[in-house]
Amino acid sequence: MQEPWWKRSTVYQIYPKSFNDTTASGMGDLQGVIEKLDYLKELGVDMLWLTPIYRSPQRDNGYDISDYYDIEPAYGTMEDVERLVQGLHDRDMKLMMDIVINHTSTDHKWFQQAKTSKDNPYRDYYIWRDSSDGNAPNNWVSKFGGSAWALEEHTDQYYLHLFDKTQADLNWENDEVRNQLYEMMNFWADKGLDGFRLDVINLVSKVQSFPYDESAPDGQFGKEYYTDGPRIHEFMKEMNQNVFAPHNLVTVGEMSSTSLAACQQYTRPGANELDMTFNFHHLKADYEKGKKWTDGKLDFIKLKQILADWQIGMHQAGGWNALFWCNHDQPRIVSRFGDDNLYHRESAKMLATVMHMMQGTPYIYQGEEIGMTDPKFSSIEYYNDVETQNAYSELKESGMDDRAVMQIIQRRSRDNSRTPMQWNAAQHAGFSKGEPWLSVAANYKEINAEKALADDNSIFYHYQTLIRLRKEYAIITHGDYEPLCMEDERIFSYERRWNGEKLLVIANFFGESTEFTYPKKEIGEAEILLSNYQDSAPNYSKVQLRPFEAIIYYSK
Ligand code: TEU
Repeated sequence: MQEPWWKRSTVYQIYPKSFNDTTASGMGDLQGVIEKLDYLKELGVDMLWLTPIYRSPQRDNGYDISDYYDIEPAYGTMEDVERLVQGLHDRDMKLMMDIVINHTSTDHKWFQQAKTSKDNPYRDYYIWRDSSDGNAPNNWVSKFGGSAWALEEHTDQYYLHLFDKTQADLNWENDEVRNQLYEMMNFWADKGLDGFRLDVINLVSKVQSFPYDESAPDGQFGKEYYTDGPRIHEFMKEMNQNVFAPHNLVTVGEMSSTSLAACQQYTRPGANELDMTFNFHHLKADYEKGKKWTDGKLDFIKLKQILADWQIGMHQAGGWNALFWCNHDQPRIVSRFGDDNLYHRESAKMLATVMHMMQGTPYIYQGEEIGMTDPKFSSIEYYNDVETQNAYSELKESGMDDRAVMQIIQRRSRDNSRTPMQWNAAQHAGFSKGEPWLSVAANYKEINAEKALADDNSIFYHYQTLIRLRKEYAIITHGDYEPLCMEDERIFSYERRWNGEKLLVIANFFGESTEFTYPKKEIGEAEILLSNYQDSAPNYSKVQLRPFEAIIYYSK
């Protein structure tokens, strides 16, 4: 069988609202993306993933869609989308659109109809339940805090919302809902796009008895009754048959709190469900007791173990991982696991190296390629995100003082990755001629794309090389994964083998020097494919690693 093109590709995620504003509205737009296609081509990425650009009240920045068939006016028009597709295809690049079908905005006409009466034809598009003794139907909680149920007073019933109360969950048990969604996705596929990123797609099938959750150690009551739910694989196969296969689309499912077994099942050969999956387990290695809104410390050994389990498990099943450190919901990786100060450049490159030499399809989030950092805003007023605002209120209500609360917000807020893209040292980092919807990080004069392009040794060119290596060395796509030095408190190392070839990655994950000893009896001579220091040692038997030093060795 011919290898699918996306196995050697790298995807670049664009959060249009913060990418490039051509109208001085303070919000980025589609024309802004079109203007930067040559920049992205230079980086070498194969496909763009655009977060939602559909009509939306923007309560959750477009993940609350009010019309699937229309473009949010601030972003542009349908013609702009068509021009974007054309501009990409002209450059031999591709487009993946984000699609949010677990829920719609409560402004969507389906919900507007549904809420009017119990016998409205759209009522059954959503999930309605009676109260239980005057309270919500059960104790399930929203991922954004509080109950997952909201009372619709007029009809005196509750509707389910796993996210914000303006994001009502669709009822996937209703065939008509699924058919409407497939029809809509086909409308988009017909525009010539190449793939879909499916938002929280593993949450669409719920246990229909909606039971009370007796125990959830992480406080996420209800989770086990809707995560990778009873009919999920059936739904994925159906969607594949109705939408993906006929258009030959590439798909990545965003999987909330999933399991390795479930992801093997979604992506293994012959499953005919999804091509690859995002999971977030490695990005919880710095949570305290599994909780996000804490000031937890990175458990480095655990991080290595999780990544190894997924590398090995997906390889064995013939499944496929989406590889990533960053997205629009996560803090900036260089601030999180690297050093955004003294070793900014070295640590950003180290993190990129460790991720990009794994098996899977890497995703780069806008600004990651220049090492953008968390903005560390001093006060809650600078933060816009609905989840952040809710968390702030909850933490304050718990009695924590403002300083401690802000420390957590600064580390965890989703706005960390949503500050405007830093293009140059001009006003608002060249993002907009108007007042940006979210403030630019203060360091834009030092960290910006213009500077990166002018510097041969920049983080940008390191990413460019990693993308190119994936195309040149089949072992990166096909090799197996053997973790090394798993007990080591500082070193992240692994080996890939394929077809008589060997790739060895050695990385010092921290800011103090350390010594690496190759644990096997083999001759330690190999070609260095890439390093983040000029003069790394060619013999890997024993290596003195400088702060955040990362080296890729290749031999055959
Ligand atoms: O996110 C799903 C999700 O569960 C998280 O990553 C979420 O942001 C995190 O758990 C909060 O702590 C997706 C989108 O990526 C996100 O932007 C949306 O807000 C969410 O779905 C709802 O559509």
